[in-house]
Amino acid sequence: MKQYLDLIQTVLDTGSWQDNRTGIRTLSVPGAMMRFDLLNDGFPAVTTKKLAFKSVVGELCAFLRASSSAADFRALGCKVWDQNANENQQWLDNPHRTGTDDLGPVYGVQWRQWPGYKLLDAGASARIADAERNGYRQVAPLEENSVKKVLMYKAIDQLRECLDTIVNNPGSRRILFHGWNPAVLDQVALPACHLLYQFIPNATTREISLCLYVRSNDIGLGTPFNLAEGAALLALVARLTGYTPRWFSYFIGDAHIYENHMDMVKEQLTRAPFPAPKLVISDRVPDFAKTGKYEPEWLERIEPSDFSLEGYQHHAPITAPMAV
Ligand code: DHF
Ligand code: TMP
Repeated sequence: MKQYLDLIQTVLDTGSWQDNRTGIRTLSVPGAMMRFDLLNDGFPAVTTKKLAFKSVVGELCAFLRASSSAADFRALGCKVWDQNANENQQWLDNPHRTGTDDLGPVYGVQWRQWPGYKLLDAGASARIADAERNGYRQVAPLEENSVKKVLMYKAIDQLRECLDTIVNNPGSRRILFHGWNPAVLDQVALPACHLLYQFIPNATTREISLCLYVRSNDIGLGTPFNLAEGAALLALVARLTGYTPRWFSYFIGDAHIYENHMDMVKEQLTRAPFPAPKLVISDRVPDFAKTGKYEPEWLERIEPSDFSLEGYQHHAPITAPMAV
């Protein structure tokens, strides 16, 4: 994971100090990128401190189940959402917050249940029928400027649709899902940080790559999690669609180090990285390449214990407070 250390060094060398909502300043760089060859270089786990891998895969499983409560994340072995759910005063004061542990419609809700609406002319029966074939249901008749309309709704499973397209139309350059829903920004504990996931399969080589865009990334705490999570998600998608994970390209908008994380990141620069471990997904998760049977329902069925790291060598744990 030399690239992680290079990123830290770039921010230390070229960053500028910025104020932000948390009150803890950051040293920041606008725009950064890392690219990993998952086939030849192994799994991108940070080795210059201990990665809380159980927590990472717990978070991923909670996303896949469209969880909106920090309690669901905890039940899967991931405590990292507790503070955002219960300690941020702005969120505590938000009328959309339903109670303890509520996070609102965060990540997984958008990944699996993006609220899709169509407002169609009531007389446009062919369009209404087409929308119904695509899973939309009429929820209400409306009148707009004395034109009768119907409001239609569907919870869009963006991730499932990505898998369907990987299997049925791998040449598509439109295989992506988005976590940034402008209509719910006022209803969530934290607007999505990792927000655009694009899968690029190659039907000839049977390799699949992922491009991930992260709008704001806490290099001390968030980045190691987000790297491991993206690579684990790609490995799962690859297993279920019959591909081999290849490139993982990771783009950051605002790349920053919090002032109170400086000791943690500088200590890591004194440590030599170990060789990358290997990610293993348990045999109970069907390999499409072997079974020839497409079973996307495993997206919800997957458990944190289905993921493990083989040969993970790391330096001593270091941690630092999260800016809430
Ligand atoms: N806010 C901020 N300011 N930075 C974040 O990275 C962040 N990440 C969130 C929610 N809000 C955030 C979700 N992801 C940790 C890691 C990831 C994460 C939140 C927190 C964290 O504290 N990691 C510690 C302990 C991990 C553990 O033991 O489970 C670490 O040392 O990696
Ligand atoms: P912001 O919404 O003001 O950008 O604050 C979010 C902070 O959390 C920011 O420091 C980025 C960090 N973060 C990550 O780096 N990765 C994550 O997965 C999450 C949820 C947050």
